[in-house]
Amino acid sequence: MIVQVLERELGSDAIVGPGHEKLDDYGRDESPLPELYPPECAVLCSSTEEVAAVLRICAERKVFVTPRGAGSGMVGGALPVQGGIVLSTERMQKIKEIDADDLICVVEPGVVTGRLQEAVEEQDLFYPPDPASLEFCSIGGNASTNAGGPRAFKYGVTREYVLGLEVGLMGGEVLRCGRRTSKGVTGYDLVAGFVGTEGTFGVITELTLKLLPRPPAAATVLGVFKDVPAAGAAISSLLRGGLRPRVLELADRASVDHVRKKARYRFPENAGAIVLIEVDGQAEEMPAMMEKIGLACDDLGALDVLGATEPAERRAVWEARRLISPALKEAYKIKVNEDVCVPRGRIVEMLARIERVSQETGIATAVFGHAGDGNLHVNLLSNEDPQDPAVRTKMWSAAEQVFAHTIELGGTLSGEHGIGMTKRDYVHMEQSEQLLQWQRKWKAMWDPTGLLNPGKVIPNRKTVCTE
Ligand code: 2HG
Ligand code: ZN
Repeated sequence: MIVQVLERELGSDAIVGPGHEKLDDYGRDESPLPELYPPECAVLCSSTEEVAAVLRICAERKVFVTPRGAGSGMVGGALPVQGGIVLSTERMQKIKEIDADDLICVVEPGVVTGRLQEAVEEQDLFYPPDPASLEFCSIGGNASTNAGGPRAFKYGVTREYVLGLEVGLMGGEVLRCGRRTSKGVTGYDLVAGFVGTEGTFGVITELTLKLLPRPPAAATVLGVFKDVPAAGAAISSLLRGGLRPRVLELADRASVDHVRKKARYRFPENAGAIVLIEVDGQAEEMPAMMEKIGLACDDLGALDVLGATEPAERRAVWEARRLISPALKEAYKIKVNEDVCVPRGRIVEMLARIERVSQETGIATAVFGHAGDGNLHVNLLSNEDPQDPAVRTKMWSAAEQVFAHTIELGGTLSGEHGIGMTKRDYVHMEQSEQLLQWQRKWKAMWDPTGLLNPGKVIPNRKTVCTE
């Protein structure tokens, strides 16, 4: 049995096997799936050599391997949906190097993103990608999903920061690709090819990441508006006025109503949307930038504007935004959280269409997210029984309507969470069969027998939507 073979190779300390109280943890993640997918065992690798050994053994014995970072993914990407083993990189937590002259760091995949940010900031450096889960997600998972976050508006997503990778391939080969210079065009860009493939091409065992000098100061402003169109007008006016915020977030009335009682800030009674704007730069630039944002919000009828420059005050301003997702999770048994992305100019229309889907299906929604990137977290919410197939069909057919509107407006199914298994059956709504076929060929090049993270990202040929 595979469990015993892996135990002999890596030692029993590395195996979470049958009967172990923690095994079920490797069968779930942060996705809205009610089922548990326990693997035959989880292998907690501590080095590249161990990852390679597991990939060799599993290839020889034709065992499915599902790579896993911190399990914070929201689309079931790390779930062993076809059985086999989970290969976890959670023990690979070394920050091997931080080089302030080269502006890079070299890290193992299990390093928690927030910890890396703190470590580089101690040296006045900056690693911008800031997924909401940064306190527990891992950098390897971020690269595998090409994670975004609020600061992506100014600084871009994870892909922009991955310069080099070491990857374990199915069969046990270890490949190093990329570089440690910020520029470099030698050969094909395999690094970009691995980032965002959700562990279906290989298992990342080391990353060389680009860093920036740390911006000396930042300021955060919360603008409260009567509705989404008013908030949308403020966003357009700020951007047309030449401002380049690092964060530009939006939340609708339902999101505000869910955090009203929890946040320290007292929202105006008629608050129907909030915009959170953060700028960074030299300390002396902050007051003028805050004033510019405040005036733009006032001119467009803001009900209230709150600004902060000190870290503790800024955290308080952020609180309302950060509380939305946990508050929704607490209030509803089902929270299908999509992360569609539409062209920026279509955000207000997209929100109106989501409202129509909600009215027609009777499903409550709350929408918030990264307005600067057009990336909206459309949450479909219900307190019905998550196990009831009729309820699931209803929820996912509402999600399908949201996807259809997204595509009609020129958008894409996922802006940052990935496709995993939850959205796989909808990819054909966006991509042609021809495009899918080329992606299947690409996957087959790295993993000809289809053993690595099966059932994810690219639908099988002629898959019909069954959810
Ligand atoms: C965020 O930006 C997360 O807060 C989404 O990416 C969380 O949809 C959610 O609940
Ligand atoms: Zn997000």
